[in-house]
Amino acid sequence: MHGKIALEEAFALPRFAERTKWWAGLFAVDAAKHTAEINDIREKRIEYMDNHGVGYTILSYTAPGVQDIFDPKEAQSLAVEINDYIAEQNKGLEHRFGAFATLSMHDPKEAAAELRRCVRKYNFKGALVNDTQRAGPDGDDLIFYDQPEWDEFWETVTELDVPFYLHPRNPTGTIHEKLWAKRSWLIGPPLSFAVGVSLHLLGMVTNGVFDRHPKLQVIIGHLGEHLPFDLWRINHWFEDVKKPLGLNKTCNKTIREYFAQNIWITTSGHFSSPALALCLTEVGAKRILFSIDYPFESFADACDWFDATELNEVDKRAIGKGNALELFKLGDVHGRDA
Ligand code: GRE
Repeated sequence: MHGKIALEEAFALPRFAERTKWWAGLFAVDAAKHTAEINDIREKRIEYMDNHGVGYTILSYTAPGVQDIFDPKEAQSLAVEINDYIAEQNKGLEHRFGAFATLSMHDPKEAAAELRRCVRKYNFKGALVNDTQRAGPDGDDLIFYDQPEWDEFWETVTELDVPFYLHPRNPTGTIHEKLWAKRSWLIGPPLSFAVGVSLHLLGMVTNGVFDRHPKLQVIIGHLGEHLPFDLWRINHWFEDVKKPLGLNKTCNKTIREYFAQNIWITTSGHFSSPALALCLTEVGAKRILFSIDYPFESFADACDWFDATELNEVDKRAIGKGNALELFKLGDVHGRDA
């Protein structure tokens, strides 16, 4: 399929090349290749896009990112640097690249203001945040955005009418020590990423964020971080047990309604036709968006799979580009009508 749109696609700041290589060493078999790919915007990436039928990419800052910086001032200054950097990089290539704002999530007001700046000044397509924000003197506190003080941030997100991508982050501090240190091969895509993001998103659901902000649109990757498989069970327990016990005070809709009205899932890093078939049944093609997860995953794996997977024409177009064109109100992007 030509003109696919991909939206969980990472870049890094070249000045952090050493750190990027260290991180890549934990997740990539060829760390040097990964480092070169994540630092490149305009060359190798466009070549891959052209060779694999990707017309348009929304770029976002990699992990470990601003959510790992527990000093609020340092986090804010890095977020601004990253946003200014990617806006500059994308200049003249607006038909191929957009960007998600990188945000320091120490302070709802500051995060909202930076998102507004990026959307207004640079036409960024929303924000991508790496799960919880590390905070506190030793970075062991975790800020979740499912608490009432974040309402003013969500108000800004809905007022700007842009989606919010909740992306995983590696476990740190006490959580790392107690849960993952002795099971370290499970950190990342095998398990910890999905655990973190699904906890955070369901925290937003059960704490009433979507009830208070019914227009809010949140995207999660990796075919829904295990949640679509569990929808029946979550629904059963919310409706039949937790609501009679009091969940109905914050949460008025069913989990399926939040998935239909507020939540999107992408195919990033999860190129399985049986898993996609389940998502089509449980979530529906209108809420699924193609993505790769480059350079943690390859264009070839994602695109060859998607192009070959059996889907009716309407659903394939919706997932490959149509849903993204509408959600991000994209105009004349490359390959739109291909
Ligand atoms: C990411 O998207 O940030 C990521 C990692 C490590 C492994 C896979 C992955 O940081 O998608």
